[in-house]
Amino acid sequence: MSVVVTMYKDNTVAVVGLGKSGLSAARALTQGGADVLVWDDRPAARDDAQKAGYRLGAPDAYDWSGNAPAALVLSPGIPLTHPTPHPAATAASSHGIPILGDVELLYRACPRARYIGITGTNGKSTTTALIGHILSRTKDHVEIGGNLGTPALDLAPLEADGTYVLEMSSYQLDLTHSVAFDSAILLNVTADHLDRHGGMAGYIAAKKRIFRNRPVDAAAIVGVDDAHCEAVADALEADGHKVIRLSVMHPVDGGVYVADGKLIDAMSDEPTPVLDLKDAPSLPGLHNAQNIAAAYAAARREGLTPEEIRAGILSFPGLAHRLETVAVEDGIRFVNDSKATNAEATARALASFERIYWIAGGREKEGGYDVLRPYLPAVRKVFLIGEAAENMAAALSKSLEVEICGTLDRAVEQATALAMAEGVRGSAVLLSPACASFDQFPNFEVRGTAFSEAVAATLRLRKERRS
Ligand code: UMA
Repeated sequence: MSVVVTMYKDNTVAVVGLGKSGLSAARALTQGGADVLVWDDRPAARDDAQKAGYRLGAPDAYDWSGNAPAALVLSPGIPLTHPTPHPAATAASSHGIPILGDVELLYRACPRARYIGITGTNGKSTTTALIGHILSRTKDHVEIGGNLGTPALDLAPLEADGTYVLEMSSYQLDLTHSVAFDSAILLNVTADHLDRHGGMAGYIAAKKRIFRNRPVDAAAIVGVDDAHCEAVADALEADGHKVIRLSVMHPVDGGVYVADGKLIDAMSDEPTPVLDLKDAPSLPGLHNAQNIAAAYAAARREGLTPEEIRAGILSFPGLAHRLETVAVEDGIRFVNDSKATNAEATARALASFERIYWIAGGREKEGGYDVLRPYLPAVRKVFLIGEAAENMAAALSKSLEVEICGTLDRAVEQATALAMAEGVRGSAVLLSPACASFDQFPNFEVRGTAFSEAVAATLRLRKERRS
């Protein structure tokens, strides 16, 4: 059962944007008795909506000053203020009509549930999934969604005994006004989506919205390993908020941190080691240590014991296509990081392993590969595929042994053969393309699945040959 929004019963509501979240909002509002007018700037999306029984209404044809819609529900991908506001947003705000997103509607429909919100430039999907996984092991009513993929209003309706764990993008936070997150997490901030927020100050302001409206006993959980977030933590504390700091670089009083490869809980008593990070191979790398620290702090705030949280972290399978271990054979790990469609994401993957047989390439992105340079010493050899292969070879061959393989299947065969022949336990055969998938695959998910299948086939063939 999904959420039904009754607050606009018998009122007209405009829903602009008919992707996942817009269609979900249109459904929830219609079932709640609202008169829903839908619009999308893409004609095909309008046709589909009309076929599904929705009434089309172009925002420039609404009577914004007279018989105006009671609210405008905007999809997160539609510009609210920058680079240029969508005409529907301009019209609604100039006539004082509220502009909302789907998470706001969820909160208004299910105000008694607990809400955990997770934002940050990197790691928010993994942290959201990890918190959801840990809580689901001990609690009955836990729903996980938001930017992660399942639109907020497609989740099950929850009462006071339920918890929503929501990944919140900066776009969604801009459309969320009254949600009071019982635990709000800001992991990190680096420059991203700046065009949509008019610069870094606007981006940080959107992220900070996650801390609005919270009850006095709510926790602000903030990663303080970058200067932007440290300033946010200081400002919250100066305003009297309880802040739980996270760091993978240094001890933090009253927070959760990493020292000597161990997660340390200093939230209440003496700093206590609670987990050896080596024991959590599905969450490799320092960036995942920050995600683990955030999930630990949030789960402690939900009343779980360190032992329950530890068991949850250790049983977390990882997110599909994000440093996902798909096989381990003779101590060699096969890792699908197909989601890494740019060099920054691949840099994080290369930092996570000590000896890497690296498969990369696809459709090239702007920006080059310089950011990878510090991590190349861990790479034993790179196996290149797709359109970018020649350019990547030119950029990397001074520092690395390079082989152009063309297809993913061939790259998996070659990388596996070399990794197995060298036989160093703890090595990784890693797909982390640093490129888009569109030259050879419909999307990164299909590319990741093709990698897993190629690994399974290659390992099967090797076993057959051996026997
Ligand atoms: N559209 C217009 N006019 C415009 C722009 C878009 O009509 O000016 C229409 C498009 O034609 C399309 C629809 O709006 O039909 C798309 O809406 P959307 O971009 O908001 O996408 P949804 O399918 O609703 O997905 C959204 C999130 N997308 C974005 O924020 C861009 C999804 O996050 C999220 O999973 C989903 O809601 C469910 O909550 C994706 C994302 O890329 C993963 N997020 C960004 C990120 O993680 O960096 C923020």
